[in-house]
Amino acid sequence: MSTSTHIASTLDHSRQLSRSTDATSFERDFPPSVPTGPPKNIIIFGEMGVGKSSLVNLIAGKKLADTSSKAESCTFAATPHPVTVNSQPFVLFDTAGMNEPQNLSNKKEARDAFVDAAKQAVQLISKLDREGGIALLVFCMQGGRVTRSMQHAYTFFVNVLCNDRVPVAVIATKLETEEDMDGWWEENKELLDRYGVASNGHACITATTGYKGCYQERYDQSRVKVHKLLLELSAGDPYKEPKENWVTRLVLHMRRILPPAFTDRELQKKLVKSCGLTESEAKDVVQSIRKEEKIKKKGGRV
Ligand SMILES: Nc1nc2c(ncn2[C@@H]2O[C@H](COP(=O)(O)OP(=O)(O)OP(=O)(O)O)[C@@H](O)[C@H]2O)c(=O)[nH]1
Ligand SMILES: [Mg+2]
Repeated sequence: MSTSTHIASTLDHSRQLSRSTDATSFERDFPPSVPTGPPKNIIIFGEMGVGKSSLVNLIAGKKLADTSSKAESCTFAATPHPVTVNSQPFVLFDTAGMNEPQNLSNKKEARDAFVDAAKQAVQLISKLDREGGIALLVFCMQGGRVTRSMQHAYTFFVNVLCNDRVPVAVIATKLETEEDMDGWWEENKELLDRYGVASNGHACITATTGYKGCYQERYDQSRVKVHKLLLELSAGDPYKEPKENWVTRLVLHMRRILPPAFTDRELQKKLVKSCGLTESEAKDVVQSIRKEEKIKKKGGRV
């Protein structure tokens, strides 16, 4: 199923969900349940400073994630945080903020940036591969700020990492001063569409209680909205695929966004030495990359 078809099939229902935010309706829609299997993995991603770590803390109901981390322009570092929502176990992967990659003119810097990014990305993939795949992507964005560089993060996680096969929730933060937080979505949905940001559901929230708790009520409502969204959209089977396919797509993408840094031979060595792939996994990845890049040069599909 294509992303847009997949998205269209659940969109209406998720809109209804995001309207009712009181605790009673939450209990009606999601009565207390018993855990139904291993934790589901949710990846929270978005630009730097949009409120990803604050969102983790809002979901958890306590401070798990550090909200003052520094980020680089192209990094795939992710910190896992186990949480429980309505008795269901989840692991929230709080990713480092991602902005557009810088132009690295220095060859050594370009090579280092490539190796760092590849290492972190392969670590993330290996963990997800071992631990049940990906159930849901959460694209965290700052309400009032729709930018081109947010497309970079969206493309990486939705199209490249998950091959358009994982449901996407959009969560817009920092809306506590809006008269109607949910109104933000109606005002911005066409713009998001133009930027290619498709989703299966959304929530317009605040992830801060504010000075002396002045936004506590809106914070509590936000927590209910986010919990509903997560439970609803993560209900399907998690997405998983052979690790080599995952890594191939990722390295191909990185070769497009970062300056060409390595020959195929060097890349194979780096995938083993720095990224922890086995010799045969690295060989398969490089061969697939070569094949895909040849197809692309001839004007075919990648
Ligand atoms: N007013 C307001 N501030 C928020 C909200 N969410 C987060 N912040 C603040 O925004 C700043 C960045 O929040 P973080 O949660 O660290 O953002 P992040 O996306 O994890 O940042 P990086 O990990 O550096 O990319 C912090 O000062 C938060 O307190 C919100 O909903 N409203
Ligand atoms: Mg953070």
